[in-house]
Amino acid sequence: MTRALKTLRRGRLQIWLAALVFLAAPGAQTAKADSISVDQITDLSAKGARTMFRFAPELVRIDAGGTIEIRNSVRGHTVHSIPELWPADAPPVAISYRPSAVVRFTESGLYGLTCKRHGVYGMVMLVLVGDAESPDDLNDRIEAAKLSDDARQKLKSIAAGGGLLD
Ligand SMILES: [Cu+2]
Repeated sequence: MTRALKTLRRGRLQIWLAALVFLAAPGAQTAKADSISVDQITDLSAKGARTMFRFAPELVRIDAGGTIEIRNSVRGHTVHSIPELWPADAPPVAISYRPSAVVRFTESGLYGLTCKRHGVYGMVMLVLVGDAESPDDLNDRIEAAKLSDDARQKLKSIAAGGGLLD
């Protein structure tokens, strides 16, 4: 291999690494946008079910009227609204067996989503839409949600991580 080719390859690798670091930066996961993609992950290298099944990212901020494309609602994953963490007037979400589904959030507020199958292991996520503040009674609402202890703990940790819960 010529030196020029080696240099070129090394340059490409560095660009790749820079891109990976950018994607992994915590700030990038909660950046506000008018459309964002969320993956449903089955991580077979995880040490237990609590980390094997998850949404990525688990906290999303979007503008009112913005959309989320949820990918990989297949192989047992679903996307369902959590009634206790859902604005009263907003239509509920129920997605199954779809490689890709786009959900539009028109009303400002805090939304909770779970996977029907893996929610029990803590596969949950939050969406903060528009200029909504975190509800004052968020902790009570999470406590009232008909979810497993793991799921409630996960919601609290996601909310706390995003500055939505003290
Ligand atoms: Cu799932």
